Amino acid sequence: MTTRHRILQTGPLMPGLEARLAATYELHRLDTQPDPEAWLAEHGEGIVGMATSAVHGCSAAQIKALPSLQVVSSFGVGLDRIDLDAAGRRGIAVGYTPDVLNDCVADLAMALMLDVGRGVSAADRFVRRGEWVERKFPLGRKVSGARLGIVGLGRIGRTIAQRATGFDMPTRYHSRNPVAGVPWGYEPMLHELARWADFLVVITAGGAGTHHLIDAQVLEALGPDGFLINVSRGSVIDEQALVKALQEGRIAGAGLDVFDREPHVPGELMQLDNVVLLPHIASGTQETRTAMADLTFDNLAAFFREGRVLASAR
Ligand code: NAP
Ligand code: 8YV
Repeated sequence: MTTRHRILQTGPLMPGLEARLAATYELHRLDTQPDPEAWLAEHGEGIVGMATSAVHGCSAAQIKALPSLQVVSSFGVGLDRIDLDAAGRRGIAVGYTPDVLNDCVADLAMALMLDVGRGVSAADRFVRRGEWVERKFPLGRKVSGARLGIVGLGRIGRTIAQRATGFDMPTRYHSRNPVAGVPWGYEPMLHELARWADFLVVITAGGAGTHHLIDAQVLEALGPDGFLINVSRGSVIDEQALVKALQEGRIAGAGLDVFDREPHVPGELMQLDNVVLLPHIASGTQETRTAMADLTFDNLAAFFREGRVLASAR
């Protein structure tokens, strides 16, 4: 009888992915253990793979508690909760799910621009409250032709820029390095991009390098006619500065898919009609989540078959 690879699952995954993992490997679930740390200390030896997600990540402490770990496969593209340095020091392979979610995250960024610009969610609330019979809904902001500033022209940022061409939106971007071979102008100074833009869409990586990149000064530069869209990570925005800017009318509105302390959303944001709040759903379609699940499985399978993951994060 062949022994099956021992895999640790750190949190809930899509049911189909969990079933495939359980059918293929000796699967152990960490998050349902009454004392996960004690479980790791007792059973960590011999676990060779980890199936995790962008939300649950993989910490240095977990890597330390798993002396036989060879591969981590994460459902998601964000790496801010995976300790890549700790994995690198041990030569552990890290797989993730880039590209397969570009379309849906870009679609949702467009949806947020249209919603917050035209007041779609606010108008829906207005109709449901019965206010249409009493007065007219306030005029919105034209999105077609508006200036789009993208913070982070990576895989998803480029997909958003392509979508925006269909809306005739002049587009510029900021990142640490200019991207070769793209038609959109590079702006090395973030606050200059914010000053220029009507819609500032944030789609950088999360983590320490981008912590509070969008601060009070950037919001000030965006100005009272500018809208902020965040589909990256909550940590990239100084949320308190954002709340203040919105309350004082120093920016026009915001569309947010991600927050600093998910799933907790600041109560002040809930009070504001010019803010669209979403529960981190940018990749959340059947098609994209299935593709992410398949790649999470295939990364592990490829590692055990040929010693390397299909999509490597390091
Ligand atoms: P990517 O291809 O690696 O692009 C990341 C971009 O961020 C690059 O253009 C990078 O350019 C830029 N960047 C990194 N650090 C920066 C900094 N300090 N200042 C300015 N720009 C910086 O990643 P992706 O696949 O497009 O995904 C981007 C992020 O979106 C993910 O990391 C994840 O957190 C988030 N995401 C969210 C959802 C959701 O459900 N809301 C779904 C998928 C992804 P430089 O290196 O040149 O600076
Ligand atoms: C995930 C995400 O759906 O890929 C990412 O980085 O944020 C989302 O696509 C979510 O994190 C679940 O892991």
